[in-house]
Amino acid sequence: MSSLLEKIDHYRRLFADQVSRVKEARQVEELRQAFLGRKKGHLTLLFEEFKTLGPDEKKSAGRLLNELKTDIQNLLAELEQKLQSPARVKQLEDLTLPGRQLYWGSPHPITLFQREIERIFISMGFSVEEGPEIETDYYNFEALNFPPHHPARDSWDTLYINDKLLLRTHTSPVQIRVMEKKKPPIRIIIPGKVFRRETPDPTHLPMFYQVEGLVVDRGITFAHLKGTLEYFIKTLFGEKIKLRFRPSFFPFTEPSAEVDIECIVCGGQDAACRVCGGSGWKEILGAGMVDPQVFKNVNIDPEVYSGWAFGLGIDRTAMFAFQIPEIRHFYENDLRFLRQFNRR
Ligand code: FA5
Repeated sequence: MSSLLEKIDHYRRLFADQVSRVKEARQVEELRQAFLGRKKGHLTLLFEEFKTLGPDEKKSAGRLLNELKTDIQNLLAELEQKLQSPARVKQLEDLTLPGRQLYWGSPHPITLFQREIERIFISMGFSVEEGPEIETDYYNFEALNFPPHHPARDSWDTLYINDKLLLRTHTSPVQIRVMEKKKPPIRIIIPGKVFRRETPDPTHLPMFYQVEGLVVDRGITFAHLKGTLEYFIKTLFGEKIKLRFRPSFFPFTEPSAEVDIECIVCGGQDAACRVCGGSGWKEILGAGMVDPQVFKNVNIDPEVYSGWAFGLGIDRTAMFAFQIPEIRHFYENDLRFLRQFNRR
């Protein structure tokens, strides 16, 4: 008998404790089931036990048990009402209120721009390849004709993982990986992330995207390189875009060039322009004819085959295509900026 009284007392305290934690209507129902549920509710089981008692014992325990049941029922009903807040009830009633706006996610602007680039090259018969972001020194430098300690390595401020592994500084190592496996004719582009120890500014990032292009076949000339890149840039920016080829140096191409497009931020009118420095031009890619030594490194005969390659900064070019004067906006995750590219 004393054990049933103890149990009543225990469940009264348990209920008081649990009811104090309730925050939403769903929990009221859970509590009702736990205490008053038809088969396994705590109180239902106490009433079962109550039936086994003698008449005298039933008198005192019955009153306490019924009181507990009524208290629980009243408290739960009260709580249920309170949780239906006036604001919520009003909102349910007022059908003229505007609905809540839902935002759909969409691909990042750089992804959209990369797809656009891929679409143009695929339409010219190129296929898309990929390569690892963690590279060996051999693929990132040596096979591309940068001997160890060569000063040309200084232009790529490299993040090393250990003596042999590094974060690739450009997409050019994938040229080597592809040429080791496939023999000419080759006509590919290679988009992907690259990493450099750079201080961010309006046109530089320490992690950015490049797309590499590589064509290898018999009789390929610089004229093919020039024609393809001009067609590509005009398809992206429109016929009127001004571009120029400038002589340059890369250890893995000879001759080499860089391509600049007119600064669409200041058009060359602002001597203090933070994008072009007042020159009116901004570099978007490096390119050139594949160096014969690179062909030898992958067992392609440079007497038979020739080829060209380029490496374009996707983020840098996207800045110009979307007319954004600041490359860092792409990675600040400001939804007001990103939603402008939402195409749904
Ligand atoms: C290269 O990376 C060479 N691999 C390109 C190449 C490929 C030359 C094939 C010849 C043949 P460069 O370091 O100049 O070159 O980078 C190429 C492009 O990447 C630049 O024109 C620019 O558009 C972009 N870029 C370079 N550094 C950054 C940076 N820190 N942030 C954003 N974009 C960058």
